[in-house]
Amino acid sequence: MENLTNSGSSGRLIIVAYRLPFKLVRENDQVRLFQNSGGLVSAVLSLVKDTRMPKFNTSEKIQWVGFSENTREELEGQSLANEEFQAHPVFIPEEVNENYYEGFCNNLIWPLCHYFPSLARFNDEYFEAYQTANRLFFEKLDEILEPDDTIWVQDYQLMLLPGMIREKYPSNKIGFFFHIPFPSYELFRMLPVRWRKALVDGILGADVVGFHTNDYVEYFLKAARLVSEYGNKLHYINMSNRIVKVDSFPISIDFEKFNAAFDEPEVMQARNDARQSLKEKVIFSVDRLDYSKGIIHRLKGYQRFLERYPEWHEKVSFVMVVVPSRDTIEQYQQMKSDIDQTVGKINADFGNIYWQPIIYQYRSMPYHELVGMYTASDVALITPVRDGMNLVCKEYVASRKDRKGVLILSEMAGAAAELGEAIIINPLDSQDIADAIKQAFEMPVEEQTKRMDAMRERIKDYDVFAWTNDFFTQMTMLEQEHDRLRQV
Ligand code: GDG
Repeated sequence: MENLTNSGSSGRLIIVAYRLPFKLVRENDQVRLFQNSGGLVSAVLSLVKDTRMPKFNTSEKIQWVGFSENTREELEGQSLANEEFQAHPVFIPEEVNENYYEGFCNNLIWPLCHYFPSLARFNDEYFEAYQTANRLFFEKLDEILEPDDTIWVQDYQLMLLPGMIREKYPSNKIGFFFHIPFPSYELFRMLPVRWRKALVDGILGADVVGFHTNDYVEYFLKAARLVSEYGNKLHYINMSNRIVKVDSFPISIDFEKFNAAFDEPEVMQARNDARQSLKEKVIFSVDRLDYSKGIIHRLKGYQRFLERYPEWHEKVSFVMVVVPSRDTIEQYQQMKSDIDQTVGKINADFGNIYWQPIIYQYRSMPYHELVGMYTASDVALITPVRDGMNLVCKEYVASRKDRKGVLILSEMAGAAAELGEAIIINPLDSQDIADAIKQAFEMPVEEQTKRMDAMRERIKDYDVFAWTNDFFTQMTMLEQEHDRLRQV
């Protein structure tokens, strides 16, 4: 890795996210670190590896503040760093974390932002715990922050944090990125007035606030106008003594990694194995267990396809992978059992001893198997009823080095704004899904390639490295914008 240590004028990069960049596992009095391979971790790494980027002080590791699942005692005296990251664990008492993470974050903000207001639970203890937990993140940050450091706060678990930092550190650069949909005002206004205002003001402690799509940006600007009466000029909010830039930065993936994976021996093996054991047409889907992902609607769409187009019976395998998530929550357990039943019914009604219409796994899969399935599939069926972005569809497209395959994508995914060459469907409309599957199966290879090429080009141009680059370029440019706007 090129050593980008510069003159020392720039400070360190500090990421604050609910999750740390690695899992800490205790083994015989030692704590071992297993780095996550998630999108955010590689995106952040690109910031120091990419020579086009604004330079941080890379003589120091990237500092990462995040919640620790281990207790303070368990981590006492342990080194919490690997080659790239220095972790700063935040300890949150269990009862606070329950009301904060399970409560405010996942029982209120998540359903509200994904347009499930009926699942939202409004509870004063939740908000108190949210404030307490954000304060604990701030206190940890406060222990390590230096004047030139740039802080990048991630997601809906930490909306109050930018405001807390700004209050004590008026001069540090702060970025904030929201990974889920920001809802329309009619949803947002369901929050009690004091909560709404605290959240908007908290977010606006940042210099640059990022969302995946222009719609989310518009909704947030409207919330800022109506909740806190902040006026905006296009994407700039004037906060009397400073300006906040609110813009869209559609998160992306490491295109080259997925593209190159096509030729990796393990992936090729997985692809061949899948092809051999499955029918002539293969549909694939993978997502975390969540009501926002539209899994039941997807199954209903596939059921309709089998009812209406019997000529495809015995010729199609739908491989559906659901990754366990939040399954200690009753609602998620109920959803899991609905999925199990629906899969069972479809297989029983349509299948026979030679053919199983759905091959279903409730378990995550290793990376090479995932890409093996992406590249073995004729169709990726991605039908969230709401999704901030959705990275699975981008990974599917990037891994299709053979330029074949058809993406069926919900119009409710943020990614639909960028991937117009997919077959775009309404996930609530079973007939729409059924017809899209038929259309995909009948699509000539030349057309598949034409659509794939256009989507691949776009993701290649705006990969995850471009995403981080874009965000931090905006952070750097904001100083100049400050000067310019003051003169307007
Ligand atoms: C949130 C927002 C937004 C999944 N199963 C396996 C596996 N995965 C990987 C995929 C992909 C990631 O997990 C899922 O990302 P998504 O973006 O689709 O969904 P969320 O987890 O809901 O993420 C979302 C995202 O944040 C980023 O801002 O796009 O809208 O909800 O990378 O590949 N990976 C492996 N095995 C699996 O079984 N190896």
